[in-house]
Amino acid sequence: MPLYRRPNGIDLPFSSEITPREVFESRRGFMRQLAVGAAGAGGLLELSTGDAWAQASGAQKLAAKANPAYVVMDKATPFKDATTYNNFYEFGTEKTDPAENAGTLKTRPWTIAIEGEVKKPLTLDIDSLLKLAPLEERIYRLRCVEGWSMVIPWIGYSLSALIKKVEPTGNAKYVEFTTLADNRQMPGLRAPVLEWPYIEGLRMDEAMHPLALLGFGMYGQVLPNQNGAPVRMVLPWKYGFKSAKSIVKIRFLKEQPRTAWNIAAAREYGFYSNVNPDVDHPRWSQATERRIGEDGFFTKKRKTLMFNGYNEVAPLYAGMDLKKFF
Ligand SMILES: Nc1nc2c(c(=O)[nH]1)N[C@H]1C(S)=C(S)[C@@H](COP(=O)(O)O)O[C@H]1N2
Ligand SMILES: [Mo]
Repeated sequence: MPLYRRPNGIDLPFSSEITPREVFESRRGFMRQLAVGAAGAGGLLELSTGDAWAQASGAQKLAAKANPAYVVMDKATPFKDATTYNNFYEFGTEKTDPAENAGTLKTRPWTIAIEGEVKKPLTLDIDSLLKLAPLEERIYRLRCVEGWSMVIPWIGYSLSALIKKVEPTGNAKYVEFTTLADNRQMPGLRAPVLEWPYIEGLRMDEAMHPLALLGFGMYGQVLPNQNGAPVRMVLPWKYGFKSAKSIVKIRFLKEQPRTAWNIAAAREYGFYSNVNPDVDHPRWSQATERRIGEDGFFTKKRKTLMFNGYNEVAPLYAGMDLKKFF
């Protein structure tokens, strides 16, 4: 799918979505209604890992306990769609590029540095980070700023568990996530679409919110490379681009960090980027969305919900003008 092209020939980051080809194929066979009640917690895990494509992928399994407190009732997006329709610009800007190109990403060994305004800075290898807190399965909606959304059974733990371990100082007001930028592994870095490395950030109270997930897996398996292996953020109340993939550094800061999309187009991508149907993107409406793998071309779009339906985060923004702090 072509990006919106500027007259100077340089792709403008992000465009409102134009209908892609593959995602409309009928995949009824892989769709499952994920039900909490009758199935119970154990059943949930079984259902999400029961995706035929996920099983056929043969990826390394990752055990986790389903957390029924963080489950949306929507149908899970078929694994095939969640792993072939991606944004991961380090591997190219077409939706199919990450699945095709991310095979070169080497996820072991992998170290992640946690530093800045903390009493106990840490440098951890990925397998130690994975064991830092019990892994949970949580089924989250994730909505991209382009106007599409997915429902994915993620595996990880609340970022707050890690934050507590490093003991932030009183100066720590923001958290910055830096992701890998390695020319040898990431062909997309050749294109000057964004300033590399990809950087994202959160205010401290957002980062401490239990919904903010440090993700290591999905669909009962370790993260596929194209979905941000070996470790990424998952922030279901914010537009997808806030959820940085393939993180190598987490830094605690006094000042609000610069972020990749804000640098690329400040008018279009603010620091907060909470899902908000009432604040349009300058180039398109944010009132509705299309659910990947489920809605067809002629299916009515879904109404986008404030905070993507995660109303429990509303107190974080009490008193803020969300049109100004978009
Ligand atoms: N490092 C990095 N992280 C990234 C991106 C990216 O290009 N690079 N794209 C973001 C965007 S725009 C979205 S919508 C989500 C997509 O995650 P998914 O492909 O797992 O659905 O990842 C986000 N994280
Ligand atoms: Mo996105």
